Order: sequence, then structure tokens, then C-alpha cells
Amino acid sequence: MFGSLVASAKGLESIDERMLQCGLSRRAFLQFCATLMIAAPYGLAITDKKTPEDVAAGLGKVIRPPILWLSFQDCTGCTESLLQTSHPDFGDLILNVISLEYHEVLMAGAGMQARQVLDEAVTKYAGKYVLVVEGSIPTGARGIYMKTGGRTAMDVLADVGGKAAAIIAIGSCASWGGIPSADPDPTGAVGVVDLMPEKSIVNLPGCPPNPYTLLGVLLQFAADGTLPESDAQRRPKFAYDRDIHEHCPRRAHFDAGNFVKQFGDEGHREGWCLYEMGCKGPETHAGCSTRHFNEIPDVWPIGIGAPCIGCTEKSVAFRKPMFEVVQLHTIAAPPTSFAPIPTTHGHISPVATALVGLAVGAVAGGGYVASRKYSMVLGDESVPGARPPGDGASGSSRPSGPDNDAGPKASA
Ligand code: FSX
Ligand code: SF4
Ligand code: F3S
Repeated sequence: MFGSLVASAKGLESIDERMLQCGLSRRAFLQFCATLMIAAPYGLAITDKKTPEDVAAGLGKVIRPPILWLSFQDCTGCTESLLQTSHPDFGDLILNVISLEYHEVLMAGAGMQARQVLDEAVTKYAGKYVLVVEGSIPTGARGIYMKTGGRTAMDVLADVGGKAAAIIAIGSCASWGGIPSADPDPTGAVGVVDLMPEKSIVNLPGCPPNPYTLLGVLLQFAADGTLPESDAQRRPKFAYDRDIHEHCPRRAHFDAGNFVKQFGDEGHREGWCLYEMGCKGPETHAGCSTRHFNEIPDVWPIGIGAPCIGCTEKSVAFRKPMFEVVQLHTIAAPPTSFAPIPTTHGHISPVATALVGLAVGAVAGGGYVASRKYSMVLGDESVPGARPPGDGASGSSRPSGPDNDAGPKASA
């Protein structure tokens, strides 16, 4: 067990011991555990408990995992999302739950002093630490586009990653290149898994990802030495098995045919569906629709009126034009039993809702029919955005037709 392995390493204490030492309040820790339970309601042994008190009791015994954090080509958004949790003392709390041995952005030291700290930590915890990588790694021109302490990012990763017990690639950049890898990709940016596919690596894509996903993975590894079950892209299922569109609070408006046509229009102000503004929710797997950021309700892209750009999908964000309308892979026509949607223009009857929904389906035309075929392929587990074998349908296209240009749908 990882916990017992590091327990023998001098200087590492349990989370409970650390709490006591730092005078951190039990109440804050319980709140942290409750948030973790909400962020990871299943699929993690550490949150598979009835109450936050049970989670706290289990977590308290866990030896604080030594973490080394490397930053490559990134915007530091992943670090920010970890620190900007809504509670003023949550950043502190998180940093006391884990044992952050090295983090260039947060540490006071610089230059050779920082390099010394890194080398010492790598030696002291060799084979026991978890490496968190933020940002993509430039591989063009033999990696010359980024150097720290006289070494290229490729060399630093090979050294520090090679001695890690496990690696967590946080953010889309570290997972598969992210923004730096967008066309024309001048630096040859890649993700960690491209350079060391044989290592135990968990990808946590998102720009940035939810910080509690990171904490959940780290703490499970510290508790029993295992990593959560992952999908084909090495994303933990507990956080990435949801389809944004299926769990979106604006889904009723999609089904009713209430679409924002322009930022700032009446539909936008009313919180209508952002599909026609290029929302990639229908082909994006992430937990943001139900697990918002910074513990503040509605703090996530769609919640603040911005279309999802598909930042957790390798084939979507920074690959597809932001405002291009996606193909629908799910059945869009609503059942007739949906409750009426209140609008400023009155009410939409369930029958009208169904008709409008069908009209929307018709507007999507060939793309929609193809997408229905896609979703009907038995056992087809391929990534949204990819095409099933033998499907010759064309790529994403903005639906055209008279209905697409109509204003907000009114009542029947
Ligand atoms: Fe930024 Fe992280 Fe995006 Fe990348 O997040 S939030 S550009 S995923 O590496 O800092
Ligand atoms: Fe939500 Fe986007 Fe789906 Fe509309 S298209 S329901 S905004 S995920
Ligand atoms: Fe990213 Fe879309 Fe969520 S842009 S943060 S996956 S809503």
C-alpha cells in the first residue's frame, strides 16, 4: 500500500496529525470532506461513505502524499483553480491535506535554490511521490522551446516523471497538448502520456479542471495505492463519464427549441440553450454541469452564459471552431410528457414542445440522422466527435433552414 510505503519516509505525517499541528479547524475539514463527497459521489473508495464524518475519519489516517508539481507550457490556470476555492482558508486547507514538496509558482525559492529543492525531493521520495504535471511539453527542435534550470522540459519530465510512483497530468495541456498544441502548433506541444506511455498516468483534462477531481485521485492513491478506474483516454470515470448535454440545466430549453441566437439577446438573458452559439455540450464528457467551480452555484461556463468549448475532449477544444454547431449524437426529440417551459411570452405546451423539438431535429437534417445512427451502433463506445466505422456522414456543420433563423420560440 502506498500509504504504508510513505509512512516509513521520515517527515511525513497523517492528515489528522497535520491538522492538529497547524490548528486547522475540524469544521473546515468536515466541509472539505463534504465537498469531496459531492465532487466524487462514486468511484472513489475514500468518498464511498455515508457521511462527511465517516470520510473525515478515513481520510484523517491517510499519510499526506508527497507531491511534486512541474509547470511547463501553461497559463497556471490549473494551479489557480486549486487555490481559488471559495472559502478563504480552503487553499490553505488543501495544501495541508497534501504535502506539496515542489511547486515553482508557489515556492519562494528560485534559480539554483529551486533546482536543489527539486533534486533533493526526487532523491528523498524516489518511487514514492506523485508527480503532477501542468502544461504541455514542447518537443519541436529537440525541446529547445522551454528550459528550466538548464534542462529542457523533456529532460525534466524524463528525470522527475521517471522516478514517480504515478503521474497526474492536470489540465488539457498536460493531458494532450491543449492550447499550445492548437494549429499551427509551433512548439510541437504534446501531453505527458505521449512521452511516457508506459507510466501510471491519470489525465485530468479541462481548462482548467475541477480541483476536487485532482484531490480525489491523489487521496485515493495515498490511501490504498490504487488509481481510479479510467476511460480509454485515461480520464477517471468518476469525473468524466457524464455528458454535459444530458445533465445541463438548460436542457429543457434545448428540448423546447429555445435557442440563444446572439450574445445579449433576449434568449441569452433568459438563460436559454446555447446550442446555436456553438455549445459543445452534446459531445463533451465532464462533470461541470453538476459539479460547479469554486463551490459557487452556477460557476461553470454554461452557468455564466458561455457555450461549452469542449475543453475536456481531445478532439474538440482548440481543434474545432468555437462557434461551430456540433452534430447531435443523442436523440433530441423530447417526449410529450415534459412539463411546459415558462417563457416571457407565455407557456409552451408539451405538444408544442414535442413539435418544436422535432422541428429542431429536422433542421439538423442529415447530420442529425447520421448522429442517430451513430448513437444506435450497439456497443459503440467511441469518443464523441469520432465517427463510427462505416459511417460516411460529413463533418460538423451549422444546421441551416428556415427554423434556424427564426427568433425565440413563442408559445402555442
Ligand atoms: Fe491553463 Fe493549466 Fe488550460 Fe492548460 O490548465 S487552464 S492553459 S489546461 O495547463 O494552466
Ligand atoms: Fe446545455 Fe449546451 Fe446542451 Fe444547450 S446544447 S442544453 S447549453 S449542453
Ligand atoms: Fe470545459 Fe465545457 Fe466544462 S468548456 S469547463 S467542459 S462546460
